[in-house]
Amino acid sequence: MVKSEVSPEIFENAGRLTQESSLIVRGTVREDKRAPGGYELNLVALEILQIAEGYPITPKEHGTDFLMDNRHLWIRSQRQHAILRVRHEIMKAMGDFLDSNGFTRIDAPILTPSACEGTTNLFEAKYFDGVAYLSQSGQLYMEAAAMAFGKVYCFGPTFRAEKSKTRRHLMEFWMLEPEMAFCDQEENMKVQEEFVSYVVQTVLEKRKAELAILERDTSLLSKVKPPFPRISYDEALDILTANGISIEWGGDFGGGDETVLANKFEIPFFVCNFPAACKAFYMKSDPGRPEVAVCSDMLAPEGYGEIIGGGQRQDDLALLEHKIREHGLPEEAYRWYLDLRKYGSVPHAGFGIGIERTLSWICGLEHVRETIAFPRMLSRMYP
Ligand code: NSS
Repeated sequence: MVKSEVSPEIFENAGRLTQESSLIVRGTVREDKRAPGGYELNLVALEILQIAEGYPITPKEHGTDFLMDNRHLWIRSQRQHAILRVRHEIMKAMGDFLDSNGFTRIDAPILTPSACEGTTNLFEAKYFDGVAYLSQSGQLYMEAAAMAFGKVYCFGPTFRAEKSKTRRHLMEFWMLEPEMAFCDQEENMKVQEEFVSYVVQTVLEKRKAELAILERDTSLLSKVKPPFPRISYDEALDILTANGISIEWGGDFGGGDETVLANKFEIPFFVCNFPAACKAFYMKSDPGRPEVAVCSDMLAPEGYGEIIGGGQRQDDLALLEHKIREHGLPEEAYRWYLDLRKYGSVPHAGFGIGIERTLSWICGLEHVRETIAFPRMLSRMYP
């Protein structure tokens, strides 16, 4: 502000302003290439609404815990703005892709009577005289919807009480879950690679400024185009063995294992055909090799790891009933789900993509805690 260009009153008031004080200004906006935002404002009035005192976040370095305690204020900073704007863009691109490819959005309930992804990480809530579980995934409901509408998806928060304190885990995360009738695993993977490529290319095109603020090297992102490499679970085990990690056939990968695999690739890739034993009850098993599930995880490169889990669903009533019993699940709660195999069962497949992990990779972040405005983590529920 130049003193000679404004009234003495405005000049004096402006001098009282501190960081995060609130004000209303009036004036004329004019373009000025030298200004940081490309515009300057010729002030004619300045009204102070509130003077902020002792704003805790200052230009000096703060520790992560301090910033997380002040998350409600931290989201005002330029870097957090950039991340949350890319988040918005990702969610919009995902919806646009599906909407223009014949999918109908049919959302799933959050309070549910039964588990989708195993019973060990369920959040339980009191439901009048009974209990409800917070949804781990909308998939089972989307299977019902796919039998009614063909191609559907749901998008919402999902919950997992995972005692994991890693850079990849949140207790509450957002998942988008497409489900397709008359679809096999091959087609399912094709949709996934088209979908992820569209999302990444859209962000590169529309959110250049934000990615620049985040100092994201976008050279690898621009290579994210189909087809994505595919390796089998067995091949993944070989890669891990060659890197000094031994996992017995049948075991799932941990975060560290995924990092090792994901460091070998420049674009996302599929790990296919996991052992049925380490996957959920609803997976179709390979008819020629029943110990293997017809499924895949998509892992993001640059060490990021799993962003998508998906596969073909068990469409045979007897085999599905057997799996429900084998997993020790209460059959009564899945009666409606079994109906889907009784009344016009068809091959179907789908997947779930975690928004926070995808955003973490696209923005090049170290931890998922910055990918959501108010993260819920193992040791944090505030603010
Ligand atoms: O458990 S998944 O691998 N798969 C499902 O839930 C299927 N029912 C989805 C489907 O086929 N409709 O989770 C899917 C994705 C996974 O790849 C991650 O990106 C994300 O959900 N995910 C998480 N993100 C953050 N924090 C946690 N704890 C988490 N768990 C899964």
